[in-house]
Formats: sequence, structure tokens, C-alpha cells
Amino acid sequence: SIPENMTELLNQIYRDQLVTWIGKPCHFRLLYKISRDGCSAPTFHQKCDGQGATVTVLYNTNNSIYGGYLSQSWNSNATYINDPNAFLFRLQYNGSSNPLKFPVSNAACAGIGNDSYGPLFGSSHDMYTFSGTINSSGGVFSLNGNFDGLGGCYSLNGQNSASVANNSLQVTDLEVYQIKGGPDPNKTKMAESSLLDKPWRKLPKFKAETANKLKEELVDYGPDSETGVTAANILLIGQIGAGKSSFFNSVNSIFRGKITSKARSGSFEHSLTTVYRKYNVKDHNSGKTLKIRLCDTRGLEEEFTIDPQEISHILDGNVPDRYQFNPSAPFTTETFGFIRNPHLGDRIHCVAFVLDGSTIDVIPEKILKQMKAMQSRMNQRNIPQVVYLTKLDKVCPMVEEHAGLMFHSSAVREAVDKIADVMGLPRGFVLPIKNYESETILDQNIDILILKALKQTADFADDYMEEQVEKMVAENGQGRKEKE
Ligand SMILES: Nc1nc2c(ncn2[C@@H]2O[C@H](COP(=O)(O)OP(=O)(O)OP(=O)(O)O)[C@@H](O)[C@H]2O)c(=O)[nH]1
Ligand SMILES: [Mg+2]
Repeated sequence: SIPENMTELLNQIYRDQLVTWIGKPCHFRLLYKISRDGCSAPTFHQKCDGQGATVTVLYNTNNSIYGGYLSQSWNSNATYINDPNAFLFRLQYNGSSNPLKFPVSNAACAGIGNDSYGPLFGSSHDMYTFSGTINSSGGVFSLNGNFDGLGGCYSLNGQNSASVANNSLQVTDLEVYQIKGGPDPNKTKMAESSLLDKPWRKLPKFKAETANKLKEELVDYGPDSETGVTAANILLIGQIGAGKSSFFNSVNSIFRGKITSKARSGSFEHSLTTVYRKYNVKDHNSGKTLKIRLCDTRGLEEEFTIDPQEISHILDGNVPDRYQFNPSAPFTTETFGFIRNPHLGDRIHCVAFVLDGSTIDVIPEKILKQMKAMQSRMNQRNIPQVVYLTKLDKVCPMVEEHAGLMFHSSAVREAVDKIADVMGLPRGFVLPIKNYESETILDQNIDILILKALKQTADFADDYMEEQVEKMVAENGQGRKEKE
């Protein structure tokens, strides 16, 4: 169904203008609209009396938009409405935005409440919209009011009924909105997220050079030859639907130069990914395959807990590519394909927890527990961990518009801080990203965030491998000593 506000004619720019004139945070709720409810004085009063502050907006056939604001309720008592805050206004004239405010000059008769009349401003009819019932013809309501007293109770500042309203009450619509205090609850996210002047994390510039440089670095990346490892294995782990497969798809798209979706992604009740995949990424520019493998796993679910031993096997490199996850029979040493003597190159070198940034307040306890249990196995092995915080476009509308504002968004910063706390990781290890999901073309800002995250992860993987080599050397050295 069409949301109610789809029928509202008053656009955001004009709303913002009215809010500025009203002078305090407020939002609009449509009470009455003649094209929807019929143009009749009793209907107007039935819908608008006693509703507090309202704004009446007329749209005439010359494409001019004008009306009046009262901070006091309409009534049907046949009395004047005293309102020092009232004003008449013009928003648009002959199709062009041209806002003017006309403040009340005689507050005692800012409006008239009378059930024979529609909205009526001023004792001698500064703006008298209609009386009785008006039928439309060809989508036009020929309102029977007038501007006979325009300037009587409101300061016109040299304007007149022609320059305000083409002296016309031939309207396609008339709307009355209730003005409610505070920001629009439907837009609280927008209100809660503000753009900070200074970025909360230092980042290279969001420009093409940065994206190209990061790409080059990743194409040239390779584990130290001393390690004997051909590619860094990065494990993607997290709740179902968090965006693990989308992350691989996004990386793949960036190096392909166009949007691709090799890994299945989407929203289903159970994890869409059921097979363990160690994905390679090919840079189509150079024809080279990156020395980074993204290992995509089955999503964590509340009802299907992953056997902690299974995660140990994944970390240690016992689990083969394309292993079919089976929640009712976890991977064991007996499972077909079990890799018995994994080399350092088979192991996981860095883990990326992929977490949905838009739902961090409601991560189920059972999922958190599973992740914590996994973390302790990673910590035992000294495997570095990062967080890819996804879907931040859903947290901050500014980021949705422009991914380059990620590090200026207060809402994103909050989400990052919170998740760093929950995961017990330094803030700098939480990497805010936005995956490609509905886009059809690449966006340099999205690329930079993803490439930057991937680069940092690869660097962490390097640290781990280096440490492992040192450890092996030390152990071997130790061994020799013992033999001596
Ligand atoms: N708005 C938005 N949507 C995203 C983002 N990342 C992923 N999605 C969407 O989230 C849904 C789930 O994404 P997947 O990549 O399938 O998630 P997954 O973690 O692989 O899920 P499972 O394999 O089922 O565990 C898809 O509809 C994606 O399009 C993001 O950054 N922003
Ligand atoms: Mg998946």
C-alpha cells in the first residue's frame, strides 16, 4: 500500500522553510486534504478543530503555493482566534520557490473559528478560503472565498493578493497539517546522526588516486617468502545475513571492475551460505590473482549452534574447500576430507567478524556467546581479529547518500565504539564498511572503505604469519638445544 505521506503535496524544502518560520523543532501530520476528504466546512472542522497548531496550504492552478499558520487550535465557536504567533505565507509563485512570511499585525483576530467556513484568517478576510461545500471540476476546486481584507490583520510588506496568490482561489488542493513538537519520529535516525566537522578516524582522501593505490597495494601484496605461505587466509564469520558473502562479492566486484555476485547472498530464514568456500580474487586489470583468500562460512544462528571444535578445525586448516556445513553432524577428525597435516598456509591467518551495524543493539545472547567461544579459541592461537561492520548505510542516511561520510557520521562512530566494547577489541580494529547490495555501478567511496579494510586485515595476517615463523624457529632452536 502507498504510505499515507505519498499523498502529501508539501515537499521537504517547504516544510523546512515553515519550520524555520515557526521557529522551533516540529514536524507535520496531515489532518485534512480537500482532494482526499472533500471540500466542506463541516469536514474541515471535524478533522481540524482542537488539534493545536496547524498550517493551511493552498496550491493554485498558477503553481503558486501559499497559506497561513496558527499556533492555536481551530474551533467552531464562531469566535476570533487570538494568536500572536500566526502568520500568512507564500512558498512558491508561478512554479518557482519564492518564500515570504507575513506576520500577524492584529493578533486578536488572527483567525476565525466558524463551522460555516473553511480556514479563515483575519477579521476582515485577509485570507478567506471557502464556505459550505465546493465540488471539484476537472481536478480544480473553485473556492468561493476571497482576499478582500488582505493586509488588515497581517503585515503584507508591500505585497498584495496578486503577488502572493495570483489573486486566485482556483486550487488543485488545500491541505491542513497539524504541527507537532519535536523532530519527526520517522526520521529520528536522521536527527540522531549528525555530521562531525572533523572525521573521528583518520583516513586517506576519498578520491580515485586513493582507490587505485589501495588496489595496487593489494595486487602486489603477498606473505613474506620466509613463511612459505602463498596466500593469506581470511575467515569471514558472523550472524546470518550480516553480509559475509556480500563482502566477498564486493571485493570481487572491485577487482573485476564491475558489479558481480559470485557468492549467493540474500535474506533467508536460515543461512544462505551452507558450504565452506575459500574464494580467490582475480584482478582483471593485471590478470593476477590476489594472494588473499576470503573464506566464507555458514552464518551463525540462534537455534543452530556451531560446534566449537568445528571452528578450531577451520582455524587450524583441517577443513577442505567446499565442505558442506551440517548443523546436525559437526566436522570432526573422522569427517571425509579432513586435512590431517595442515601447513601454515592452510591455517586461518586473520579472522574478520562480519557484523550488521544496524542491529548491534539486538544481537541475540546466544549468538554473542557463540562468538565469544570462538574468540577464545582464536586467542589461544594468537589469531588476530577484526570486525567488518556492515550495513552502516542503514544507520546513517548521510552515509547511504555518500559512503565517503562514514568517518564524519556520529551514528557510525557510536556503533563502532559499541561493537569494539562488545567484542573486546580495540576501536581501530572495527572497520566500518558498506557492501555492494543494490548498486549497479561501482562507487569509489565504497571501494575505498572495503579496500582499506581488506588491506588492514592482510597486514594483520602478515603479523600472525611472521609470529608463527618466529615461533617455529624458536621451537626448532629449542629442540636443537635440548638435543645437545
Ligand atoms: N544495506 C545494506 N545491505 C547489505 C549490506 N551488506 C549486505 N547487505 C544485504 O544483506 C543481505 C544478506 O547479505 P549476505 O551477504 O547474504 O549475508 P551473509 O552473511 O553471507 O548471510 P548467510 O550466508 O545467510 O549467513 C543481502 O540482502 C545483502 O544485499 C550493506 O552493507 N548494506
Ligand atoms: Mg553468505
